[in-house]
Amino acid sequence: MPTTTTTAPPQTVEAEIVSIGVGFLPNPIEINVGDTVVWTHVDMAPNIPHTVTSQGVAPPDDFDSGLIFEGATFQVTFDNPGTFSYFCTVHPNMQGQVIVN
Ligand SMILES: [Cu+2]
Repeated sequence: MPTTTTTAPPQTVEAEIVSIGVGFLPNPIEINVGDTVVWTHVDMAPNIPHTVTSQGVAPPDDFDSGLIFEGATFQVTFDNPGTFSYFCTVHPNMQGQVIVN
């Protein structure tokens, strides 16, 4: 008999880059290995750029969006389990975590 494994198909999870005050939502983001997180810049102040930049994350799991402006998106597929912290390099008080199960 062949071995049967049940694996959930990869999901795409939406997240928002809200503002300097609110930061990222949801936070933390909890996903499964293989899922992709898509962050969208929804700041009401469209000229304020933000970044989604990993912090204290070793390669190959590190990531950096560069500057993101109004309506732009940035996505990361998480291939390894763990808790990955990230922040905005423009506004270091904006911090978040992705928990990959
Ligand atoms: Cu920012």
